[in-house]
Amino acid sequence: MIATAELIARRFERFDREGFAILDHVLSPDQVAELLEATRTYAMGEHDGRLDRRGEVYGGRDLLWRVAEVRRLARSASLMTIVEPILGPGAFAVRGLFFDKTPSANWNLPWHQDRTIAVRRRLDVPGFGPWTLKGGIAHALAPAELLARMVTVRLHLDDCGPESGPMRVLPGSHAAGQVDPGAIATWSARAGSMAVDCLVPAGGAVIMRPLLLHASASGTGQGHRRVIHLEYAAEELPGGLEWYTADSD
Ligand SMILES: O=C(O)CCC(=O)C(=O)O
Repeated sequence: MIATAELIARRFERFDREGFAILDHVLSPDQVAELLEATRTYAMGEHDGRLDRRGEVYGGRDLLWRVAEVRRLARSASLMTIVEPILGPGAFAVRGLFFDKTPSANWNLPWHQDRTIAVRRRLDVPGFGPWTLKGGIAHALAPAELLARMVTVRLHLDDCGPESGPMRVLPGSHAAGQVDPGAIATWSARAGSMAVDCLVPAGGAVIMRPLLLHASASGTGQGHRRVIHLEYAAEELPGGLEWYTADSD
């Protein structure tokens, strides 16, 4: 029989190697129901963080700052049990996005890495930029060394099957650091044999490094594919930059 400590060590060794892991039971059915309600209210609201394409709202980028239930979830024991063994004690959520893929708000994304962070105010610190304003909040591309010390938890509120337009990942690609567009083409040429579709039941999660190359195909089914995407760090930013935070709690 394998000791629990050894099982945990093996799981994290694999996460380090592959840059992602799928966990089936992170949220209880009651938590899923509560979050479906909270995100329904959020998605109906008029706010600058809305993500829309051709008039169809498909999510939002200010979920963590707007929704108290999501801030509580981000700090909950069930999520910190996942995040702290990876980032160390004192890890905290820095941004939360909501995605809702449906037949009418559908999308596909090419292979990419998540390199954007949100900060309280723009300061021209080496390694950060180009800068953009999204919903009035300063965002910058962050250096790969910082992104390599972050982790993302993507919580699924619906069953995500092959027809749901699941996220696809290239295992191990996070270890390449920042990948320039030419190298992304090389990686994606290998994608056929290597890519893994992240099929996740409602209440499950994908844990991933932001630098892991990922993509997503359009959904072909009829339902929703709702995801709460939480990004965590365990350090303050250099050069006087500050993570953007909600003003309340
Ligand atoms: O949910 C998806 O379809 C993918 C989202 C994504 O690629 C991202 O968050 O960068």
